[in-house]
Amino acid sequence: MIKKEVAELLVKQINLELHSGYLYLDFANFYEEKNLPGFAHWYVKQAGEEYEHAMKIRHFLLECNEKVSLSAIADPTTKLADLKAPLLEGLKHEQFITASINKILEKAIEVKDHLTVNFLQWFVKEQGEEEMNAQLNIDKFEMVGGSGSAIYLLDKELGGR
Ligand code: OFO
Repeated sequence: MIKKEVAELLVKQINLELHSGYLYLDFANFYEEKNLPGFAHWYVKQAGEEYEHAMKIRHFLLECNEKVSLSAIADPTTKLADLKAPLLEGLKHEQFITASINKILEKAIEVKDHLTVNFLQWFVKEQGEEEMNAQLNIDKFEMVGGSGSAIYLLDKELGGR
């Protein structure tokens, strides 16, 4: 059995994961409009991963006999000023999600919910990777600068994800 207060936080985390996917789909739509299908593809893939994260938590809660109730997903639309904006927003968002996972982990440790502590290890590692990937996208974008032909090549690379 897991602790009630931890289960409540995990239910909220399902919503945040689905919102992450929604946000990344919005980024993908933005890049589609800019005729950058590779950038768009990268974020569609990321949106799919976020859905998987939500399902992973849902499955864990159900296995633990906890009720999973879904709530409205927040509007993902943000003002994206230029081609770099989604990359920066993406990193900021992953840092926010990492903080949220850490908060649940800290609560689980505090109430001695070892099952959840163990379950969350996968998410701790995953968040580390996602922050690293988000930063890598920013670094690559900065490396190519505003050059059209380099952005075209970067788009090809991201499309291979
Ligand atoms: Fe679910 O890892 Fe990104 O947000």
